[in-house]
Amino acid sequence: MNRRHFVQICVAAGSSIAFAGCKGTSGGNRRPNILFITADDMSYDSLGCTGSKLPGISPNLDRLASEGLLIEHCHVATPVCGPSRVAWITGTWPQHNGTMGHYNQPPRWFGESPIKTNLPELLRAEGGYFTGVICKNPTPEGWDYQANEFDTGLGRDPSKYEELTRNFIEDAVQRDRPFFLHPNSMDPHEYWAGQKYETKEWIDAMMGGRGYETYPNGKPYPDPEITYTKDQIPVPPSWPDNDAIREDTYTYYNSVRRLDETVGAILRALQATGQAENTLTVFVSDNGIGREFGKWSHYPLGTRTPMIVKWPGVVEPGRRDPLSVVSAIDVAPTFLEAAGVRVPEFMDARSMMDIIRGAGRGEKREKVFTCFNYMNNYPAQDEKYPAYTRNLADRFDNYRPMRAIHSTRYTYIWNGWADGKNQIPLEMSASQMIRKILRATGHLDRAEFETYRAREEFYDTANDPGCLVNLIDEPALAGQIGEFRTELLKIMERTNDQETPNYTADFKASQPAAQAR
Ligand SMILES: [Ca+2]
Repeated sequence: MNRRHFVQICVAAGSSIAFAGCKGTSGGNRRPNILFITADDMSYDSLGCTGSKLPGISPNLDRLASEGLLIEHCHVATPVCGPSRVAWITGTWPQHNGTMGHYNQPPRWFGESPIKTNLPELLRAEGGYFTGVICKNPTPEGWDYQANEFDTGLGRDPSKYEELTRNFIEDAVQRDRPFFLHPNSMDPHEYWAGQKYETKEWIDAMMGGRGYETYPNGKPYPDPEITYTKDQIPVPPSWPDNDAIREDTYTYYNSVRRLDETVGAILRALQATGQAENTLTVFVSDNGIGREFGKWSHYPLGTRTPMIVKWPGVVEPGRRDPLSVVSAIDVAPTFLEAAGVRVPEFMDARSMMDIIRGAGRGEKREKVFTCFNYMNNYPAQDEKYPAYTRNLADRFDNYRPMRAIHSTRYTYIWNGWADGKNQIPLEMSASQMIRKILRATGHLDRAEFETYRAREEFYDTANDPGCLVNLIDEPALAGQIGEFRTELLKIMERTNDQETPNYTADFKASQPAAQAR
């Protein structure tokens, strides 16, 4: 996109904005610019700074972490793209904002969303920020500038991110306004770099019939600077380490590497504009790797993400926080507080400013909530189920209510749909690739568990990061489990969660007989 075209888009989009009293980025009492960068389908431990030993996997994100703060225990609201992103752009849980999956959202039975504004809208209208989004846009409202996947080589071309970021920031500086820019890489979402399914036919389909310029590799985006072999890669502890698993997943790491290059390109553009010293930069992923026990599930492989925060002069460089437990949705009130904009009461999220400043202020956070509702609420099914019923999961296999509570040590999961007969549907998997490999390599119990799960699960994730041993019936942990159950019930009641009656019934049944009477 050339410069003139870019400016025209910005002027057109910004012309109707009522805007006054902005101090801009020059002069005293400056408000920070905000750069909120995200990955797509990346699990927590894929980076060097979060424990990966894969050579050269993430030099740019490792540097960002060394210049800022890494919060080790952050979980996304829900382990699937769309609702995870709507949750952080509104600072609300899915059962509150109504976006609980893909296709028809909110579902017909939910009615209209009660959430009428969002983070960019608030920053723009009340903070005077110049707002922009690049790819994977979670909301149509609130932006002065939007670029999409076709402007960015299907979200996979670092040089496009660099150019768009630089142009956007220069535009904000010319307008003398602080900026909020939300660049979203589509790496490492499938298909991965070098994966056998990454064909010209797939790329043409993704481009929607548009013509496109190609790199020497024949694709609208470059190959990563480093690629890996199946023998080099780490295998997450949720899966057995065998040749079939390695063959299926090694190209994921090529795409993680290119994500890192995209982050490096965005940060290079920020540096080139001279705005780096007054910019709060945050990086998270929207959910874990797109394979069973990752995306679509509440194990650390599915919901845990790195939360990296750099803010020169405010965040002490190179700090790690292994104790605080936060949600990715907490970015919304944090950004508003940094911008001096009042945090609206509807937000479920909590500002992380006390954690970021690291002064030991504020109350300790020990647990965080995650949930799953729908995969695809297709129009036909939305029509067919106009009212919520407590047995909705039995009637529609893309409705799979799950709720979880995580601490630094444990994960508790409630699978409201799991009754020994209902299954995880095809859509909540990568063509059931891992399930097939488990069956083909003799891990039949694990394949069965992946298919049916259990009504309740409890894991010592500090000692069993793959969540292989369900401790829900462990007598020595009964007290701990009781605390997690109570915490979950409280959050569900507070947020008018539609699954509260179902969970309450299970909760009562779990109480010792003397108390239940
Ligand atoms: Ca995603």
